[in-house]
This record gives sequence, structure tokens and C-alpha cells, in this order.
Amino acid sequence: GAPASLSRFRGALVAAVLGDCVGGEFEGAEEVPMESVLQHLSNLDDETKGNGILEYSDDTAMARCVVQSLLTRAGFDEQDMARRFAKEYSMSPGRGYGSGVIQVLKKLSSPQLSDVYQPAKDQFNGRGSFGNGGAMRAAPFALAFPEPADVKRCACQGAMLTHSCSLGYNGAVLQALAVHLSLQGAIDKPQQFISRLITEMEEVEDNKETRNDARILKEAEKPFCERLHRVRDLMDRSTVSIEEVISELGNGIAALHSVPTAIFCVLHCLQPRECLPANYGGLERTIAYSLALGGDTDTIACMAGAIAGAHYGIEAIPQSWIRCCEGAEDADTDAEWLHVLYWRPSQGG
Ligand code: F2R
Ligand code: MG
Ligand code: MG
Repeated sequence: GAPASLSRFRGALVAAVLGDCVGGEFEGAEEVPMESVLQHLSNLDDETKGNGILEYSDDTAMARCVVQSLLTRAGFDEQDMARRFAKEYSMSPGRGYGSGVIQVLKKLSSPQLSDVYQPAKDQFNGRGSFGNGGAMRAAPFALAFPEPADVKRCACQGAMLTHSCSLGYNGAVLQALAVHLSLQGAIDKPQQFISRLITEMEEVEDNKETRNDARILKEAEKPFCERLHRVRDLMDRSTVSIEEVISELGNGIAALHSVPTAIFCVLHCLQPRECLPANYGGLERTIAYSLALGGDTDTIACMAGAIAGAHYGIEAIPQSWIRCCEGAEDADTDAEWLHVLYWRPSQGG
């Protein structure tokens, strides 16, 4: 499709919801046999065996807040976004939020709060969260702003409302950039796509906060760049096992152990794979492969879904999957509005 077409917008937002909804089944599982994944996905096609409606989790609940805030304010407004996160949590606390972020969401609902970034800064004895909660809701920033500088700045500030550790908010920047580039058609050239992400993240991670957090957490000086190099190495390999992907990239709740993994899932599934059904298209392969990694499956599939959906477009998503997932139809409508916002003649963050 054409760069930044409506189909790509719809694909990104809808596939993110699907990844979250279908991935919820396996979240936290150490090992997920591919047969179980394929059975779970085939049940979506078979109304008699159907799972009913698969509910979305915190990933989608918070992404919906980001979307509504960006649309209502026609740009990024931290007060409005923070209010929406707090209200959403208070109305529906059982969506499987991270155990730390709940404290932030409760504090954000206080009318006495003067700095909406302060509760996130207080997390984990002042070190801030490195969880993937900022990244899991970052895709809408790429759908609201055409300029990469706006995408990076707003994804970062949007994540910092809950995640003040650079290993948390830089993961959100990477995820938003991956969706941004995918929307432009950049995944047609996978090697250039990964090189571009590395170049962008070299700049994003070139600061003292990142170096300091990386030192404390005993990570490479530029942790996301280092992981993206690992993604590139794995891409160059003719075969790679699921165990190797998990050991090289991770499948956990930290942004560092899940955002590069999600990017790898998309790139690895550009071609048909022996372990996946021959009748699956690229988007179905990406979602199935993300689930088979186990660990933080809803979030990895949600992030991989957003990147893959922006690449393949809405036509690649099976209707039966859309029908089974709570919030998928809403995401489709929201994508149309974001497309209008993105293509407005001029806008600011
Ligand atoms: N929380 C989950 N899944 C757990 C199971 C939920 C279950 N289904 C249920 O209903 O009970 N999933 C969701 O959480 C992830 C996003 O988490 P987020 O928003 O980043 O939360 P938090 O609390 O900030 O961080 C997550 C955990 O990471 C560890 N951590 C983070 N920063 C840390 C630090 N500086 N030092 C030490 N540990 C740190 C903590 O264990 C946090 O609790 C997504 O998977 C979403 O789906
Ligand atoms: Mg979740
Ligand atoms: Mg998760």
C-alpha cells in the first residue's frame, strides 16, 4: 500500500488489539507449544468452538486512552492523558496491570497532584519503572504525528507519565519509531529498516540518563542499540530456534526484553516459516510466532501486531479474528480519526 495509507493505520491499531486479546491466553507461560497457539487461533475461525469474546487487557485499555487524548486535544497533552489513564484504571482495575504501575495510576487520580510526572519518578525507590507499559501503548503516537521528531518526543513524554526509567521510556520511543517507519513502507527493505532504527536509537540513547540507568542495571551503554544489533544478527541467520530468540532478546515484562523481540517477530515472519501453516499470511505468522515465544505474550504480540499491521494493512487481518476481540471494531474507527489528524495541514505536539 501507499505510505501512511488508511489501510496501514487501520492495520496497525486493529492488529495491536488482536495481539493483546489473543496473547492474553498465554501471558506468563514459560513454554508455549506451537500446536497450542495454532489451536487457539483456529478456534477463532470456528464459531462452534469459539472462545466467545476475548477481552483486551491493560495494553489496549491504556492505548485507547492515548488515542482518545490525542484525538480530543489534537496533539499531546500530558494532563489530559494522565487523567484518562487514572479514570480508566479506576473504572476497570481488573485488566491485568503491572503491580508497580497501579500505584502511579492511583496517585494520578488525586486532585491535589500538581506534577503529573512525579508519581512515575517515585517508583522503585526513585529509579522508575523499566517495564514495557510505556511501549505497549506507544503505537498511536506514530499514527498521530507525521514527523519523526514529534513521534519520538511525544512517545517519550507519554511513557514518562508512568515509566521514568530510561529503559522504560526509550522502549516506547523505539516501538513508536518502528510503527512510524513501518507505516512509510520501510519494512519492504528489512536491512535498511533495522539500520534506520539503530541510527535513530544511537541518538535517542546518547545522554547521561541512559548511561546512568544502563550502568545501574548492568546493561550495555546503549541498551536498545545493543539489542537491535542482536536482532540484525538473528535476521542474518538461516535458521534460529525459539530458545535462541528468547535467550538473545528475551520475552519478559521489561521493555528491553520485549520491544526488540517484537521487532524481530515481524522481521522473522516476513517469509513463510516451516513451523507455521503455509496458508498463513505475514500478519497471522507474526501474531502466532509472538505467542509461541511465551512470557509476556499479550504485550509482545500487541507491539508486533502494531508494527506488522502498519506494514501489511487491514486487508491482511482475518475478519474472524476481528469479530472475536473486544475493542477491535473501536480500534478500526479510531484509526480513521487518527488518519485525519495525521494528514492535517499543520499540527504541533
Ligand atoms: N502485569 C502484567 N502481567 C502480570 C499478570 C497479570 C495477570 N493477568 C493478572 O490479572 O493479575 N501484564 C501487564 O504488565 C506489563 C506492563 O507493565 P508496566 O505497565 O510496565 O508495569 P510496572 O509495574 O511499571 O512494571 C512491570 C514490572 O516490572 C518490574 N520492574 C519494573 N521496573 C522495575 C525496577 N526499576 N526495579 C525492579 N523491578 C522493576 C516489576 O516487577 C514491575 O511490577 C505488560 O505485560 C502488561 O500486559
Ligand atoms: Mg496486558
Ligand atoms: Mg503483558
